[in-house]
Amino acid sequence: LQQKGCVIWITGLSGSGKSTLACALCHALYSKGKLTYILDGDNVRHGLNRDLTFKAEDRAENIRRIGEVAKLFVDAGVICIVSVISPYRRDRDACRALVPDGDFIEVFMDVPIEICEARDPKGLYKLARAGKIKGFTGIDDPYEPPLNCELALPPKGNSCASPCEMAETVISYLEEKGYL
Ligand code: GGZ
Repeated sequence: LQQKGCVIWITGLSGSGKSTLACALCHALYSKGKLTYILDGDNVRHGLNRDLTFKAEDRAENIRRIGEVAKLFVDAGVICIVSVISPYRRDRDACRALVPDGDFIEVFMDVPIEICEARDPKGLYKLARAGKIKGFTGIDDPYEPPLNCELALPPKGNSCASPCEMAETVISYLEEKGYL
């Protein structure tokens, strides 16, 4: 197997484009013949993590389990793309510590909440503003942006980069670091 595994950990607010980037990246890597797997918060919460809520300790457990699963993929030589809000820096750093140095690539979807809220693809911000969802990230629950992420997207100076362009930025990073 000519492939080295790694974790591409995409963090950011709801509506910031994490799942869309994960999908674009998966397609781009597939066309290069690379084996990938996407762990998406919203999906994993329907199965493996269906016992967990959105209170802080459950979010921490959600992230811990996803980090452990991502580590298994790295062991198997798979490029594991994780798209979860993962609002707490401590929880993300704990996942980083699970894999060998360099194998955890943290990608911050640096999109202002005003834009995420204007997109509101599932109407969740509206519900949160109306008080119908309590503890919604960015509204009445915290989001701690990364201090030392490997990549922040969209790139500075190109705030309207498309998902494909952003996927290419990640691909370039992977090439530079010898993962592709
Ligand atoms: C944040 C919530 C909440 C609350 C439901 N806070 O954008 P989405 O809808 O499709 O994805 C979000 C998903 C977040 O799950 P994660 O596992 O990524 O979160 S965390 O990393 O914080 O554990 C959102 C939806 O679930 N959602 N309630 N209160 N997002």
